[in-house]
Amino acid sequence: MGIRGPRNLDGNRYAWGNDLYGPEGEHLCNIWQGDFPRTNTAADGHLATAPVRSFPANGFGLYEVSGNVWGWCSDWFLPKYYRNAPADNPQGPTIGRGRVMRGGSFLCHDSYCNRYRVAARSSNSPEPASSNCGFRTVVQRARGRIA
Ligand SMILES: [Ca+2]
Repeated sequence: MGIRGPRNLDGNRYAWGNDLYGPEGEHLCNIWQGDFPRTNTAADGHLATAPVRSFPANGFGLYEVSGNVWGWCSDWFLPKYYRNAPADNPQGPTIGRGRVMRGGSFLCHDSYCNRYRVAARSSNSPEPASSNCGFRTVVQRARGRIA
């Protein structure tokens, strides 16, 4: 899978640009196709979760940023926080009722939640487990040499 999309996503609807589908009509993320919630045609090839790297990476080299499973974040969810937050690198609220979830999942459909958009977010408490919610891990390369 190649890398798709710009590295500057300001104002873009999705994590790879503004079009939900690629130039040949190809699917770029794992969401619901069909008549929600009755019939999922799995036109993108996946009825439930898809393996990592099933779709192209975005311009930052990130896979499955949208759709597949909600990305559970460490930020607390406080809906009004971003109205007055710093525009540059907001650190998130220090309190909240749940943790932020971003990116939507394989259960998202344009007619229902459309939360696979970059700007969308939701929340969930830390306790529940469901097949459409996950999280990312980050590995940071060490700088310098180990003595
Ligand atoms: Ca799907």
